[in-house]
Amino acid sequence: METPLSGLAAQLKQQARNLGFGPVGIATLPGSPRIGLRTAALERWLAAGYQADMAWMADPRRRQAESLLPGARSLLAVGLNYYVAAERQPGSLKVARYGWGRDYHRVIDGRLRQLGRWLDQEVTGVRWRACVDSAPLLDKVWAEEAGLGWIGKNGNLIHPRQGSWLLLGHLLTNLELPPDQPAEPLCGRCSRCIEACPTGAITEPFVVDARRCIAFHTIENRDAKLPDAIEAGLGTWVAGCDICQDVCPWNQQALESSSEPDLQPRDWLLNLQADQLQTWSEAEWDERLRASALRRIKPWMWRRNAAAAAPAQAKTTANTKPSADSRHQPQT
Ligand code: B12
Ligand code: SF4
Ligand code: SF4
Repeated sequence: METPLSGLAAQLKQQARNLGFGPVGIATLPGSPRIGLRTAALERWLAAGYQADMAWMADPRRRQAESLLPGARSLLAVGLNYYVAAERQPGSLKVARYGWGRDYHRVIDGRLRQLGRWLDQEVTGVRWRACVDSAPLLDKVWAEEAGLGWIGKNGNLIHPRQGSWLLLGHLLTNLELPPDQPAEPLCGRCSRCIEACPTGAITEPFVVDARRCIAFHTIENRDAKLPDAIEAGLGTWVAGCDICQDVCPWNQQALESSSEPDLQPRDWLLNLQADQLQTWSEAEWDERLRASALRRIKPWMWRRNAAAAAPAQAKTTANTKPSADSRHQPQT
């Protein structure tokens, strides 16, 4: 027999899809034994120092989702497809896809609040809280629990048809909504991401050491100089890194390209030169990165990252230019 809240859960998920989310799913709190296992993995990660200087990762509330909303009984997990079938110009410095469009924190948070207000109209006295990234919640773990996808060996949540280009958000509520089934893990024997990571940051399947991760260093590291080992593996990445996702077979199937205006790349991001970034003024940075998640990377960090990536860019540019011989080949 249907529980009284199953109708509401179905409507809530439909409302979420209408707002552009998908996949969507529900998990009950405090969650299955899987949540306990993943929380223990967080403890091991912290004990190993893999959080680098992100001290906020140790916030005890991250171990207990109920602490984020008194009386929380379930959550709606949502994915936002941020895959856009656009190409970077040959020789461009690389900005990771999550930063191409409008700041996803704002986009997802705004839509989750709309969902919360919809719940307010449906159920008297309901309580809810929207969480996106910066809230101390294990986003991927709860999305996995709610059936959105599995956590891959590259540490990203993967959906069997949408790949891993999904940004995640959650709406916690005091309603006891009926849960969905967790997704099946489908990495199998593959280990492409581990082999492809140029800095060896995936120390073992599912475990990313931020101290060795290009994404951490280009976005979060506030030191004047990047570590030598990171500079050596950086290639042309200046904001985040997508290598362990680019190589994933689940991202190499025909993926749906998002047509949402909020997610479309700003043109200049796809054609970015090191010398351009070196001369960026504060005003230009402010203007170009209005409402962008990339504002976390301050102007001096862009300069630092660009200087470190310049040698690799010079090599790519040399390789993409026609060679002296081919330039003089007669046209056939
Ligand atoms: C800290 C953080 C980072 C750090 C550390 C990365 C990391 N893997 O932890 C840095 C700055 C490096 C980073 C980079 C990126 N991030 Co980030 N990040 C976060 C944040 C804030 C916390 C993640 C976390 O809890 N880490 C702690 C460690 C312990 O967790 P973990 O590595 O995820 O490990 C878990 C699993 O591996 C699992 N696990 C452990 N053992 C085992 C064993 C088995 C068998 C299984 C199945 C699972 C499993 O349990 C662990 C504990 O939960 C989340 C937002 C959030 N609130 O959750 C976003 C988040 C994970 N990041 C996100 C993104 C997009 C990225 C980048 C792709 C951005 C980029 N292109 O540069 C990269 C990807 C790097 C990578 N390969 O992981 C998205 C991921 C979306 C998705 N589809 O998965 C999130 C969820 C933000 C969001 N709300 O959308 N990130
Ligand atoms: S984001 Fe880049 S550096 Fe970090 S684990 Fe993935 S491939 Fe390695
Ligand atoms: S590259 Fe292979 S091992 Fe890594 S996440 Fe994708 S399927 Fe899993």
